Formats: sequence, structure tokens, C-alpha cells
Amino acid sequence: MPALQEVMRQRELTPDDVLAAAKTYVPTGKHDEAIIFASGGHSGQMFMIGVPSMRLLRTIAVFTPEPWQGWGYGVGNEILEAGNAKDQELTWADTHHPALSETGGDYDGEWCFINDKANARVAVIDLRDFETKQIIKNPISMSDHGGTFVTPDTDYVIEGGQYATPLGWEYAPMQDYEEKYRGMVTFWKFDRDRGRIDPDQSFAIELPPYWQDLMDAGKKASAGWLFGNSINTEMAVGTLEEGGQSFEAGVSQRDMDYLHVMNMAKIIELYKAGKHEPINGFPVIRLQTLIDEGVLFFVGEPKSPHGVDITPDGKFIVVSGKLDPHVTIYGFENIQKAIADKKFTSNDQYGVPVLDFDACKVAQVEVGLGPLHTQFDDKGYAYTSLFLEPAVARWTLGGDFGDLNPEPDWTLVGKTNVHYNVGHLLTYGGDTVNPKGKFLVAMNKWSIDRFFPTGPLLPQNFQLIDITETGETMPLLYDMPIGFGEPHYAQMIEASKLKPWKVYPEVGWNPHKQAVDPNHTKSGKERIERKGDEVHVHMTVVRSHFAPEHIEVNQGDTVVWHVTSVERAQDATHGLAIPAYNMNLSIEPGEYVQIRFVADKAGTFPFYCSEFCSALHLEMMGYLRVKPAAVAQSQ
Ligand code: CUK
Ligand code: CUA
Repeated sequence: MPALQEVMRQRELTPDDVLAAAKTYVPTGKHDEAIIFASGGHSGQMFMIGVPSMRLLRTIAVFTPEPWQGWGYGVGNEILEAGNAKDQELTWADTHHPALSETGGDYDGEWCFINDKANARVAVIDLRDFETKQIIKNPISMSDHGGTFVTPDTDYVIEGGQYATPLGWEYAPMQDYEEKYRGMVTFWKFDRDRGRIDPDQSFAIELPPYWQDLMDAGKKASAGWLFGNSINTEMAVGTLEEGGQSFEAGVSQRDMDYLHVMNMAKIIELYKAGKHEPINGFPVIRLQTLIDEGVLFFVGEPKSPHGVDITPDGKFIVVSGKLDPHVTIYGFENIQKAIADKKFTSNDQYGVPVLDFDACKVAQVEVGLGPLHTQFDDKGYAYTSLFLEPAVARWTLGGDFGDLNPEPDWTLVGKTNVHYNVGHLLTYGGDTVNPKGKFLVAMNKWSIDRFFPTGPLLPQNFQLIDITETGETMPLLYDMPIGFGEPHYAQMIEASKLKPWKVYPEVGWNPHKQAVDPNHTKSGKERIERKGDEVHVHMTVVRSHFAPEHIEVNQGDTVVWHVTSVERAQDATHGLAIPAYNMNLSIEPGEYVQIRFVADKAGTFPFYCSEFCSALHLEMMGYLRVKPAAVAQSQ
């Protein structure tokens, strides 16, 4: 093709460049085959990204107010308020680990969960309308990290802690660290019918004040168990100010920390049997109970561990130590046998039995420098991110994987260099029982040289890698800048598994209840009603007008504004921007939204539609007039 040759020459593209472009380009009108749900890092949100195009499709507002969606500006305010900590309004989050809901250990495309490391919160997102439905503040912890991860049928959403505090986060001096500070894991019961976490069926367990890190719920062979790693088993308290060690040095002294092995099925039984006590009104199973009941074990894990990932068959647990060039693979069967045979080398200082490392370990693979996180594919490969190299290592899982690995072995196969400081990586379904392979995304923290420099603050870089071929070949296809916070983890699901609504199912739909709201306004029934000092505005919106258009209230009235979109056309979204009152709504086709505020500012406020919805969109407006209290009283 002469034209193609000419463009290649002009743009100095190699045949490999053009091949990579051809693998990722999605022509207009065609859709991506897979969708990434990525943590938004400090943005507090989630991002939906199409694969292989790496086009950003949407931000999902979660913990942070987001004006386009009206999130926190009239929509979802009470959901955000439910996440307040000690009555402090929180307007950001450090989101780390999104978790798509699973059925039988595979993504079912119905729900997504995500944690806020900064404040120990968990959010629930409905994948029919991609809106956040619930935010829960952890009642006993101010810090989380090992979450969110779901059990294979999403019965529970796991939220593991990170930085130990006294449970309930009351004050305690550092001298009391070993006695008063504690780690935790919280088991949030997910009620799928209601689409909400049920705090009344949820509970936590008390753990030693090690810094619990990532967690993964067992699946298939290991279903009913939970695995989590930890750092700071030294219980360093940071003595830099006294001429001692920083946390950095103190926390990484030991060669081994503890993989936490938890018999989750039995732990749930203990909760149901009432073997817990309340802390801050939340049921907590005490550490001593876990020890007495034989449901918590430790195994050594080398050296500053970070990732813990369970193989698709559930038989093996892969742990990466940031300061150890190996991944360490533990056998679930080996662990069970060690427990049954009481192969304990010691107890930790709180009395938790420590299993014999060699009895639990099945292999170690030298993958390279700074291994962090591992994902899997459908060919019997595992992929581990190497923060320090930086690269992604491909290695084979020992075990029975048919023709590909007739003599299965735990062996490094090859590496692909990625850009600086890779953190998590993800493959297609790569943490499920049914990974697909095909694509891998390296989530790099640094992007030096890759994009036009955006001042001293640079974007993150998601690199798309083709993993369809076997062996060493894993070509890099695409760099995607992420310019809004540092995403940590992401999951990739087949687009066909998602069943998003095109418009809300019926006019007057309340997305919080996922049902028609009795307060919605029907066309022709628009009205303004005064009930004492409450003024109820029953409004409809349709291209291109509000009805009613004039709203006059007295200063000090409470305005309860019911807005119903009677639109049925896809994408015919309207906004409602109200100046001075800091309000903006997104009213999607069929949606009912209710806002409530005290009209404490007298004046004339032109409200308008903030979505360019039609040719006469600029005319879609009205006046809110708030009569000064003095004038209102004199009449
Ligand atoms: S963590 Cu950030 S790279 Cu929060 Cu899963 Cu490992
Ligand atoms: Cu409705 Cu613009």
C-alpha cells in the first residue's frame, strides 16, 4: 500500500510500530472487546478504559465530589456523608483495589467494590448504571490496604488493614504499641439482592499489630480460606527522633515476615456463634479466640513481602518480597498438611502458631529485582511485575496444564521491559478462576520521557502488552497516560459480560433505590407546593425546557426539588446548575433526583441545563428567586 508506506516514512514508523497500532486501533463505530476498571488513586474515583484502544470511557465518581455527574453537588450527597470519619466530611480518597463481583470465582459483571486506603472505607458500585450506591466507613480502623477482594461468590468483601492503630483508633502512645495497637481484617457481608453491604451481618478479626498488606481469598481448591501478607512483624515504632531508626529501616530488618493463613469458613462460623465483642459498636473476634479456635496461622515469607496472589486453580499462593528476587510459591495442600501434622516451628509473640516454611513452600522462582504483583493467563503462565528492573516477568506454573507444559515446572520464561516503577499489572480476568491471557497492562508509576512533559508533575503510564504468543515474546503495544491520581490496581473484564442500562428502565427511576420513586413527577403534573416552610418543586425536564421555569421562595424556606427526566432517548442527559447554591445535577434519561436545601441566600438565580442537549439548550433555563426575609415578612 503506497499510502501506508508514505505515512510510515513520514512519521518514521517501523513495521513493528504499525503492527502494534493495528492491534490496538479500534475504528470509529466499533467497540473495545474488554473494559478495565481501574482505581483512580488519589482522585478517589474509578476509571473505565477500553481495551485494546486504551481509550478512557468514563470516570465513575466514588469518594470524591464530581460535578459532571452531580456527585456531591446534589446527587449522592447522603452516600458521601455516610463515609464521614469522626464527623469530618471527607472529599477525597486514596483508592487502591477495585474488585469486580464474582460468581464461581469468575467476574459476573454486576458489581464493583473499591477501598480507600487513607480512611479505611469501602464503596459499592452498581454496574448497571456505573454509579456508587454505598460508602461505608470502617468502624474500627483508620487505614486499610488489603482490600477490596471478594470471596468466589461475593458473599463477603474483604477489607484488610494496613497501618496498625488501636482498634477504634483512639489515642495511645507508641510505647504501648505491642499492647494496644492492632491489625485487622474486616469481612463485609454483601447482600446481592439489595445491592448493599449489610453492616449488621459484617464483622472484623483482631490481628497482631503487624502491617497487614494485600489479601486474596482462596478459590476452588482453597475456597473458604483467606491469605494475606504483612510487613513490620518487627513492630518497629519509628525512633528517628530519638536517634534510632526510621520506619523505613525498622520495618525491613527481618528476613521473613508472616503470610497470614486464615480459615475464613470457620471464622465466619465463630462470628455466627457470637464469639465476638463490640469495638465502636462493631463485632470483632479477638486474636485470642482465633488462636484458641485454631483458625489463624502464620508462615514465613521473604523479604518485605507485598503481593499475594492465588493461582486460578486455587492450589498455590504466590508471594513476592520486594527485596527478594524470587517469588515464593506455597502449596495449599502443603499448608493443610503442615497444619494437620502440627508442623509449627514456633509461636509468634502473641501465640499464633508459625508453620514450617519449608513444609509449606513448593517452589521459588528467581524472577528479578523488586517483584510485586502476579497475574495469570490461560496458558499456565504467571506474570510478575518487577518494580526495580522495571519489567514484567513471565514464568510457568508447575502443575498440570496439558500440552503447553507437558513437563510442568516453575521456571522463568522471559521478560518484557516496561517503563519506570511498575506497580500492579493486570491480565484479562487475571485474578479469577478463568483468566483469558491475550492482553497485559503494566501500571507504571513513572512516565519520564514517554509523553510531553506536563511540568514537574507527570502522569502515570499504563502500558498495554500483547501476551498472545508463547515463550519470550511479549511485545509492548501502547502507552496510555493517566493524568489524575496514581491508580494502583485494575481489573479487566470482557465487555460482553457487562449489561449496562442504556436509559433508566422507567421514567421516574430513583437510582439509589433502583425502583420508580413515588415522588417522581409525571408530565402535566408539574407544580410547586408549599408545606409549612418547605417548598416542594415537582419538576420535569425534557428537551429543551424545565417545567416549572419560575420558582419563587422566601429566604429561609427549605426547598425540596424533585426533578424527573421524562426523556427516553439514549444519551439525552440534562443538567441542572443552580448558582450560588453549589448545585449541579446530572439527570439521565428516566432519572428522578431529589435535592433539598435551605434557601438562605436571597437574590435572583438563573438556573440552567448544564449539558448541551439540543439546539435550544441555551434556552433551557429558569429563575429561582429568593425573596429576602424582611420583604417576605412585610407582605
Ligand atoms: S499496592 Cu500500589 S503497587 Cu496498594 Cu496493591 Cu502494590
Ligand atoms: Cu437540557 Cu441542555
